[in-house]
Amino acid sequence: MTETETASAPRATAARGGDPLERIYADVLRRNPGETEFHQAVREVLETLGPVLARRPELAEARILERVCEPERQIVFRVPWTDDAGRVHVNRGFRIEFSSTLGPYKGGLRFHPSVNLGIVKFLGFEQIFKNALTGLPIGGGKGGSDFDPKNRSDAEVMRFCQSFMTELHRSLGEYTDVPAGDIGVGAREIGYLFGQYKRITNRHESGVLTGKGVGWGGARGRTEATGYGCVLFTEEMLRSRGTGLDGRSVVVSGSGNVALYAIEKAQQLGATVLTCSDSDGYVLDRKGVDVELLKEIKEAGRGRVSDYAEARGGDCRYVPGGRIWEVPCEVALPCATQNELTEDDAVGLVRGGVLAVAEGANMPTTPAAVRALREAGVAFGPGKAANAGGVAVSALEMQQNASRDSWEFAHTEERLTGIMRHIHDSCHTTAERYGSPGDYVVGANIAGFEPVADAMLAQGLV
Ligand code: NDP
Ligand code: 2IT
Repeated sequence: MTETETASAPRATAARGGDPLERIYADVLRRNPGETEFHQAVREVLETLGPVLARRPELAEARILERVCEPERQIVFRVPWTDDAGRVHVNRGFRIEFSSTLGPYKGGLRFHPSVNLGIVKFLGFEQIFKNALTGLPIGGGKGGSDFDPKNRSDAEVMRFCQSFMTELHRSLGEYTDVPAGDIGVGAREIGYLFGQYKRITNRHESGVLTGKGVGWGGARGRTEATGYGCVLFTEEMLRSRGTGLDGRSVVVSGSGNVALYAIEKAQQLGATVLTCSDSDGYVLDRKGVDVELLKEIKEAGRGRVSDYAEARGGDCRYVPGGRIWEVPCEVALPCATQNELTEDDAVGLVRGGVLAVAEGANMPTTPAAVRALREAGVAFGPGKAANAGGVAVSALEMQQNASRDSWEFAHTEERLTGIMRHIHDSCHTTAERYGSPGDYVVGANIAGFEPVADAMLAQGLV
């Protein structure tokens, strides 16, 4: 990503006295040096909130934005562990407890070598507004580590998770802070983390983590929720333009939890998904990705998309190191990681006739790419709305645990469908209310911000 595409460059120092939003942004830059992804996420939200502050001066008086940009608590800790050969490793753990305004801190854990404070803070900041959009009582948080689970044995991953939880457990609790998965944290990691929490605390506190195995408190449908929700949101965007996914060509990036179930749901709705990818390359499968085969290779075997292409055979093609967005399509769903879809990619997608782009991943589209898509009139679903299905079903899992019940898949799926429609509609009507019809970025940011701001006003200066 080039410097001009990040949020940290423009007008960073311009703004002491003048525009209050620029002043707030300048303070965020000054107080959080080097945290480029956090700067980017803050800027994207601030850029859309001018009309809210203009209508509601009490928010500026109470310094709601300054407060919302400052995490309530930041926890950074050492995670020592030994590999199978007995060698000692030292990783860094993070948990950013960003906002407990609407409920316990809620958000995933990411294990990836790229994880640093700025990345966890960007994810935690996004999570505040995403969680508010669901309409469910959850605050915002995020955590993780620069640990790389790739090519580690189950025993190594278990020792790492046990060490991580040995430190983090004191900050968690079903009424305090409730992590879940994200990149590199799936069912296996949640199992080890839960086991260690249970052992240390001597409490079977189901609601302290979500994404658990269905046999021990997990919600049926949580695995599918983010990908399914992203596609349901896309379908709603297309419907509001008088069309739908049926018969459409779709490009999905990634091949992890979100991507797999975005592919599955898009195909259930009659689309053909042409691609999937990982950090080594992408697969072009013009007949449509065989999602059962892909799941077998990825979920069961921890394989690569190149293994999929080989197993699939025929004219399925693996493109090592290629740019997935060069594949023309009507719908694009970036489901891998932040800043994976650049301005050049967006211009190419527009040229190829793309109708809709929805972010399954968090902040996968660079600011310049978002601009290019919005200016071209493409329906653009920002992550905090489009990928909120995962955390929404996490909140349902917390409900299920609190009621000591076990719900059917159909129950969760029906609720997820209703929640994604509600998120779509509230983004849509909020954008209209603030004079930007059809702009889901404006709609999501304002509809996510207002309930948090109102509750902060009500709760006093905390
Ligand atoms: P997984 O670990 O299951 O899968 C991640 C996928 O993205 C893999 O295919 C991985 O490829 C690829 N990827 C990760 N990092 C990079 C990178 N730096 N460059 C290229 N490819 C990369 O994670 P999830 O599917 O859970 O998460 C994907 C995205 O969705 C993230 O942005 C996450 O924050 C977001 N998200 C996840 C939710 C959830 O419920 N899981 C909810 C909402 C958003 P490789 O194997 O090569 O690393
Ligand atoms: O980014 C996200 O919303 C997640 N990784 C899911 C968070 C959760 O608590 O389910």
